Amino acid sequence: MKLLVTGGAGFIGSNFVHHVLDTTDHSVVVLDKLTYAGNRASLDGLPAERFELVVGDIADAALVDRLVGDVDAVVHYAAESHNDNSLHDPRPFLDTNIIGTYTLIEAARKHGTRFHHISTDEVYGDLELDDPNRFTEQTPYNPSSPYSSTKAGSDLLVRAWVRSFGLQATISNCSNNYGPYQHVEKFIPRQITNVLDGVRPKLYGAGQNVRDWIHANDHSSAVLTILDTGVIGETYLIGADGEQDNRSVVETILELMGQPRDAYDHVTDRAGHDLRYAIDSTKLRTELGWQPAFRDFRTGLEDTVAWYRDHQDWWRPQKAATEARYQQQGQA
Ligand code: NAD
Ligand code: TDX
Repeated sequence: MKLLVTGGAGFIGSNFVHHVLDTTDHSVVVLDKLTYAGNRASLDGLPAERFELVVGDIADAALVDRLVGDVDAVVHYAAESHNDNSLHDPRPFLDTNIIGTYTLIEAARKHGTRFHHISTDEVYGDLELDDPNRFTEQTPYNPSSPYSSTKAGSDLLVRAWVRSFGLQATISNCSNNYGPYQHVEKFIPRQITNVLDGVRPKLYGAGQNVRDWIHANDHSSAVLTILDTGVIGETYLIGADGEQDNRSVVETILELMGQPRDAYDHVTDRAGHDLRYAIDSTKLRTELGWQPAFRDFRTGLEDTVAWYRDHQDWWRPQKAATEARYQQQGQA
């Protein structure tokens, strides 16, 4: 198979491209605009005969039409992905997440191309800390931020294109990913690279917010499973039973890095900050037989700390500008 992977120079997209080239015979064309979040270096060392990077915008209809017409399937990761940025400047989120997705599904419909849409559990809003229920495929949409509302909008576009136009699409909504190649603006890499720089980690508010962590490799294996055996028109939730509150994550990072567990600062909370996400991935596990490989969060985090310690050339060019942005926003 030849795959078009949008956003393949970003965090999860690049992990997926490495996973596909390592574990299958597929070839991959990446379409990526190389925004501040995209990094060519995340795709270094891939086999040239099976891999190509096209730098361009998913909202460029002529380019998208040409690329979609030349592949067997599209896996759509490209997005503006950071909640904090969406609170300060929502417009790029509408352009990429809504118009970009629209542009891709129009091309996929025209060419009859298989389409897999990558989305997030944030479309479901948040849960109380003591809610015994987790998100399922039946949970009503209730997004909180400009980011999550544009992701919800893009999911609904894909669903409508399936029903009205017979688009050959599946959708997955995954929980918070961690692992290599994640931009230093995000929670876990921000704290690891702060500690490496001798700066105290920054916890929003009291840090009681819960995220359901999954290793990016497990997200990739789940997407490949859905691409191979998922039922057209269906949505699958992806999660690995990894709930942790933010305070515990910061304390574990500090401990793994040889620092006192309380050596962090509380900073201004995020506006509208979702309290808790939690995924019930029973459907994916029972209907498609998927299982996560990374079951121990602490070990996965230890590997991630080691990766950032060993790849300073990869993240250092972004660090100062990212922290300057947090400084402006009062979260430094
Ligand atoms: P990221 O910000 O690291 O990467 C996004 C990539 O998309 C970048 O390479 C960027 O250059 C590219 N891009 C942005 N706008 C583009 C455009 N208009 N045209 C072409 N390329 C463009 O994001 P990520 O964390 O890797 O997330 C990837 C996808 O996974 C997103 O759709 C996101 O909603 C979803 N997701 C992320 C998480 C998570 O924990 N990070 C969890 C669930 C779902
Ligand atoms: O410095 C920080 N301190 C802090 O306490 C940062 C950057 C974040 N946080 C908190 C906010 C969240 O509760 O940590 C948690 C995780 O924050 P992010 O890494 O920004 O992730 P989140 O907002 O949960 O969204 C992520 O998971 C779902 C991705 O960025 C989204 O793209 C994905 O859809």
